[in-house]
Amino acid sequence: MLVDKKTFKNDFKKKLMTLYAEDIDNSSKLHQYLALGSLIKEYSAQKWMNTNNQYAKESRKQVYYFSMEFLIGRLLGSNILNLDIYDICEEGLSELGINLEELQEVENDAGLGNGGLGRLAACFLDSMASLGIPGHGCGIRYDYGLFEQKIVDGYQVEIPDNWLRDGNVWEVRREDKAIVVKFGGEVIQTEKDGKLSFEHINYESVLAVPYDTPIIGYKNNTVNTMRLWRAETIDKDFDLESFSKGQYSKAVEHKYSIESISQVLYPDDTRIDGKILRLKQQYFFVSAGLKSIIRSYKKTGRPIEEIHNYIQVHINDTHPSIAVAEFMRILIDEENLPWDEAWKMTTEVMAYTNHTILAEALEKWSIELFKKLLPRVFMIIDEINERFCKEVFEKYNDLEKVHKMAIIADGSINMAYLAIVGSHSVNGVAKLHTEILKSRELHNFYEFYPEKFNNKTNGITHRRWLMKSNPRLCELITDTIGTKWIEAPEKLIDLIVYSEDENFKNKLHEIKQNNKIRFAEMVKAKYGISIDPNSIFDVQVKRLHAYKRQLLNVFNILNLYYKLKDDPNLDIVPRTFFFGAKAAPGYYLAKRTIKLINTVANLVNNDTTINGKIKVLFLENYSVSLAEKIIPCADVSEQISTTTKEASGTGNMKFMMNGAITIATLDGANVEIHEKVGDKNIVIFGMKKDEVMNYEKNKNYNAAYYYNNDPRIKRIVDSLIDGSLGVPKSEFEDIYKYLLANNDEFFVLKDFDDYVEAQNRINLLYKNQSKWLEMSAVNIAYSGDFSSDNTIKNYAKEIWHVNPVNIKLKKN
Ligand code: 26V
Repeated sequence: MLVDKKTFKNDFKKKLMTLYAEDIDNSSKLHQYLALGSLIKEYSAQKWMNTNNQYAKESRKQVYYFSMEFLIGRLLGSNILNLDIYDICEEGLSELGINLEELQEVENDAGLGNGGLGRLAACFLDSMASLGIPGHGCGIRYDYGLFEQKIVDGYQVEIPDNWLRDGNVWEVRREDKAIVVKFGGEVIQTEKDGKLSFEHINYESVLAVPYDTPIIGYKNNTVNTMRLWRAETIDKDFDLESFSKGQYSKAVEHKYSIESISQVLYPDDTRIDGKILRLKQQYFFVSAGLKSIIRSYKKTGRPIEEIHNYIQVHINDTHPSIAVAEFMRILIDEENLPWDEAWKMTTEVMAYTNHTILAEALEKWSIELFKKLLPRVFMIIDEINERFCKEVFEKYNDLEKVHKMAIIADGSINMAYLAIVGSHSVNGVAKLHTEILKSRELHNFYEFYPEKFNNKTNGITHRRWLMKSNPRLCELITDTIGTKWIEAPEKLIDLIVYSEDENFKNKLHEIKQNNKIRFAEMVKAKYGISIDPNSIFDVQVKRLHAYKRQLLNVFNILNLYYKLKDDPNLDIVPRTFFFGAKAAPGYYLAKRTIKLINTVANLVNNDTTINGKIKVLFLENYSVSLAEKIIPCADVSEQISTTTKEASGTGNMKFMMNGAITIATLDGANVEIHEKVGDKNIVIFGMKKDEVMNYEKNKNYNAAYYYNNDPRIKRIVDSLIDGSLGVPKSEFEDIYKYLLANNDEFFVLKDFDDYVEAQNRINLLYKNQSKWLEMSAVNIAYSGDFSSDNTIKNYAKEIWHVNPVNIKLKKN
């Protein structure tokens, strides 16, 4: 055992004293949290050091997961859980009069990500450490994470997320490991003994300072590292030249312009705007990350020519795809390797995951902008492109094809193509998504490199999303099937035999009810709204995006509302609809949708004639920590994206694991959830992939048809502009136009009827509690296959070719 209760209590009191010269009675919750965090970090320090030493000593192959986003959330609870001292801490603190759960609430979420992609990276880190796989995160230490959302008068207002205001107990600043990253300047080409060499001059240097956070494995001795880079000026605070000339404001400006690189996470995950600052961010962390990896590899004394046998660099979406060119640059310019050898090594090191097929989000950079910022890297991409185009031409003898597949074409650089050409593996994130990539979006590349393409269905860490977020359900599971599922989540399947056991189902019901009651109390305290814990908790929490179709959900609510107005005695189970969603600050339609949800909430919640049968709640500031609270309460999980548009989804898996019933289109990983649980245990509706693709191909969808022929739709859509929602008529005019004049890009009106019908099925199913609980149990039983442990095992075996390392705990 890491520590016993008595020692823990003493250690904690001592920490509080040494850090703040305070005892428990005189310390704030913040100080208690910080003292506890710092103690927990101390408890993991020995393991962290051992892990690093053992990896180096045994020359283990390491994986570096490069990602612009790590949506970590809070670490206190999960670190304590993974160190296997949860009970000791909870009891010990309680004996000191401190509530561990309350202390966890003090921690600011590390919200360094937009949504699914960043959260996936965080789950992967947890799984790699817990499986003993030598895998580390590499990213940016943003001063500000994803904005905090306030709802003012129904509108979203964005507030900077100053997550570091109270300090960050988990990180270690390692100034001694800083790296210089070079921007701008010119390249001079010289020839010596028939060999070309390139000198980069007049560049601007930026200092990248790493901040390391321990990633603690579950009940093992592995502690991996998440290394995030912060941009600083080399001369510390000022541009000394300007300073000494008395140009003080210029001196400070320089500092700010450099620090701006790691200042804030881009909050728009819907479209690329080609801003130079984002390209700077990308090159900044990629260059710093690769240089530091190569530096530590060289310390082992092995030749650079073998590095590809010892490292893997994973490119999380195209954002870090510049790694392909930067790695080449380092091997060629700094390590003097010939092109062909460097290229072979690069492609063996790099692997790329695609996370979206939405054209707006596929990254392209203008050649002009790129060249100016990164002249030498551009030359390398140009050469990669030349050679690749030649290969394509040799194979097909088809210039049009070459043009279509070129990395550089029509004035811009296609980063996805660079990533594909420069990697040995290209994967999608769910079966359907990978199929679409192969057959459509990346079809040409699939034909050219069939061996590179593979699927890795996403997953979620069951430690955070079940053990930590739903402890009572865990207890029930363990009481029922023992503890094996904790190390091997696929063993949750043993629950299947209990899905018809009334005693088990009653307990399952009681746990869900308790979670709901607690949440209702929180809602009452925070929003002053009473919600009925006996109502169906119907939850849609995710980024706000037209393709995710929060609008469809709202339309069903309005339909129900109008039905209740017409017939207040309508026989439905009371339902509470929860929404949580942040809209990109520049995404106009998404912001209007938030206002619409709040307007409908206002209307419905204050209408006493419907007897409180439905309520609508918009949960402000949806975040990892809020997700951990709402997901265990959900009865119904809304996964209603337009088929083909959601690459995978991971919220769907979290809800399933907590026993919610999914109402879903056959999109992303919903398809695989459906495959596992079968028709009877999920409610599927909506257009299938071929239907959507046909409409898109033939351009023959006609939204107006549904408006004109379905009186329910007409009434709902008209209410957007006729004042019946109690707001000025202009408020939702643009949503109205989007649906009719712009022909409803994501088929909300087309799928409406089927969705309403599916919601009716949910209503009926819920009435049969015994059946409902059986479905819930079946979902939990099959959810183990969606643990990210499973996903990571597949990445390790099939992409990275890396093995777990058994870290020995020896005291130095
Ligand atoms: C895209 C962009 C584009 C412009 C600039 C900023 C920015 C930031 C993030 C993104 C990522 C969009 C892709 C994404 O988040 N995909 C989601 O990945 C999840 C994990 O694989 C998956 O479950 C979701 O279905 C997918 O939408």
